[in-house]
Amino acid sequence: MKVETYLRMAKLPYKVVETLPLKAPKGKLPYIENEGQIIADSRFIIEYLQTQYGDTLDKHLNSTERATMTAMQRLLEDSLYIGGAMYTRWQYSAENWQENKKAIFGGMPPILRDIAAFVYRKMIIGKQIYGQGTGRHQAEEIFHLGRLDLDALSIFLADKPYFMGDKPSSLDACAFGILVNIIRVPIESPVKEHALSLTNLVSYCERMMLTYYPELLHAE
Ligand SMILES: N[C@@H](CCC(=O)N[C@@H](CS)C(=O)NCC(=O)O)C(=O)O
Repeated sequence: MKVETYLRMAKLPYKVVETLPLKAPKGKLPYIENEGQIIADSRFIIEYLQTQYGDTLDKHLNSTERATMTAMQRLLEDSLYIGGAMYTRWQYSAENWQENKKAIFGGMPPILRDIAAFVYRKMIIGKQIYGQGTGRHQAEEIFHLGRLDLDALSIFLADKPYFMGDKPSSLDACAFGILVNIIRVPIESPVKEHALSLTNLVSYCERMMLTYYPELLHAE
């Protein structure tokens, strides 16, 4: 969602191709293919697109603003994404896991789907969530950290239209990509409840949807 949002914001044409992380060069999605080149990881993809097609979104930002963007991006991707999205989808509750399983493995034939989902879930919970460290905390501790991340984002956004001010920047692709995946998905948790109570984050997601994904709003 982050890369797709960036592409829409920068008005670069693209085609989404469904694939599996197993086939990705670094074992994770997203990756892109462009003019015979393959680039993996959203951060490298955006850097590549900025170099290749010009940096239309961030060029007005000074070095202090860029430093803030880097820190915010790490908060979103290395902290909130793990506790607020991955943990709640893969580990926290049976209901959330069923939703996640349907969304990710729903297209596979029944028996294969159950085996793939079981194996994959074990790997994500053990190797990634536990391995990264988040999985060693109690649920309430994980949610406490998630709420602190959300509070920081809400206070930083304040009443600005975009995270870096009046104009959209690449940080918005990242922030929207993760926030909308907490706020507007059928995955229930205290992190989502807290996010829904931060009205500037909720209306930010509405505005971003309206501007960059109007077709999804109409489909709802
Ligand atoms: N740092 C990477 C993270 C990407 C990531 O976490 N991808 C997840 C899906 S959203 C994935 O492919 N997971 C599969 C796996 O770890 O096996 C990026 O920003 O592109």
